[in-house]
Amino acid sequence: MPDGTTALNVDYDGLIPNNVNLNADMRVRKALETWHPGYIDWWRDMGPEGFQESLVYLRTAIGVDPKGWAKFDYVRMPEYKWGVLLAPAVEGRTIPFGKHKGEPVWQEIPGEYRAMLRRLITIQGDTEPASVEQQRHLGKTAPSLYDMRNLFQVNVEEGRHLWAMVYLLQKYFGKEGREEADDLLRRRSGNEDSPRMLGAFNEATPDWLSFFMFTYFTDRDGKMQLEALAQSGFDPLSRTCRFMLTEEAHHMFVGDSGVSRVVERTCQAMRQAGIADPADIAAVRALGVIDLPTIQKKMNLHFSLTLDLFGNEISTNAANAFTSGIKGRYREEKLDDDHALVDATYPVQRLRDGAIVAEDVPALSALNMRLRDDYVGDCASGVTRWNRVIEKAGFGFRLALPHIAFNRGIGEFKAVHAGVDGRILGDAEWAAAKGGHLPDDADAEFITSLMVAESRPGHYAGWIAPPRVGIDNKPGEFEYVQIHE
Ligand code: BYC
Repeated sequence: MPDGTTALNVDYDGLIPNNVNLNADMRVRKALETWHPGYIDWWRDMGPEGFQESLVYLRTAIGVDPKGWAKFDYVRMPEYKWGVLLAPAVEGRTIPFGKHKGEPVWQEIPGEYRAMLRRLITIQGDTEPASVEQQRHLGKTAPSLYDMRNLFQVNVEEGRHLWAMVYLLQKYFGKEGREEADDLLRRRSGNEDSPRMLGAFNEATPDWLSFFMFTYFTDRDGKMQLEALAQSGFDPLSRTCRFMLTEEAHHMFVGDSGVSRVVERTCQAMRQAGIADPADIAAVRALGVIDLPTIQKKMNLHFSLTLDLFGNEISTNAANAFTSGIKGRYREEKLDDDHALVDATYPVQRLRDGAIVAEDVPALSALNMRLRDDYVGDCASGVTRWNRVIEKAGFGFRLALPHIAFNRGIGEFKAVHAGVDGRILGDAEWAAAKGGHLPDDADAEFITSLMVAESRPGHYAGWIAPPRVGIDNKPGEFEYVQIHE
């Protein structure tokens, strides 16, 4: 092929669609087939509640060619073809960073990096089923069949991403990998005894605004982490992540357009009712739409929870993963430096004598923060788009990302209370400010009161605007989910 890649055919006939030639690898095929029933049981127990028999208009990956990798059709979710798909190998690919830079990529795992890789792949794998568990109740309150279908699309693809990580664990990590794969089905989001590994994946996703915020902010962490792992010198991981990123784009679209539609509907309702002040929360809520200050609070919550997923300010784990050639930086190939960073420094926001200051630290130990900075930049674009909707409607209100020190549970800022502007607050000040910046019980109750299912084709709940275009160019009245229950 002209871009130097080799396309691989997808075997779509067996139990597990794949382009990794499972038929020639009986050991891994057997391991995956043994794992499969447990996965289906998990899906039935922990997947979308109440819609397992519904016919959902879903896209299924049937290839890895960027121009035509998916087909759309009605599917019952438990019958979705969860496959193992890797992006095409890039011929002659070399390790792009770290101390092995320039060496040919690994097709097998070097013994000394086994534990590190297993940990990263397991953490990545753990987030995928966790998000399905977090979202399992949402189908019942979907604001439209279009949104319901998007939720289920995201869910089945997170399921496929779990398969992607389980394949790597079972193929490359033997018995330990099989045990990790089983544990991925054993842990449960929010469970006290057996929680998911990372904090944000044990939080509830109680309503659709949370879902949109989650897919905008937390799936975007997924994008950043997958981009960093796609740089890996361990080529099967790189290829796996590259294909996952193709699917991930839709998840963030769901979040971006979802929040935008909520903002649009709120502005429209305010205008129609002649409300000039977006902060007149009672008046706005009386219209059955979500007021902009509450949207801001939800944003503050999901952004801050997601920042925790980048780990600590100073991380030897991150330094080791980079130096070993296991986990790179966002868009490593576009960065103009030595890709080894041995003598480089990077400015990191730190807590020093009760104040937040930028401090130059060794770039290797700051890699989590560098990825987080790239993430914050990436988040900002959606906020600009949402603000354009508000501006166009003629309101002075603007949404804004809170300061990185706000509401943190991991890293240095965990030790302090900071306002959305980054000012360090005393306990009493924080207690007074908190309710203005994070959703409280009354906000939750109000939003929950709006979460009433709308399941007539082409109809939308009153708190959200319809999308501009349908999925797969379908018309407005299209029945994206045939519920049958
Ligand atoms: N919660 O050295 P540090 C996605 C632990 S989302 C709990 O800074 P490191 C998706 C850390 O494990 C992307 N513990 O950590 C989105 C370490 O513990 P040990 C998921 C935490 O390793 C939506 C210790 O603190 N993928 O795909 O440099 C829907 C020291 O910390 C947390 C990945 O994350 C936390 N938040 O960085 C569906 C990629 N943060 O080992 C899917 C793989 C830190 O000392 N993971 N700790 O006991 C990684 O690259 C890294 O593990 C992390 C942490 C970036 C998460």
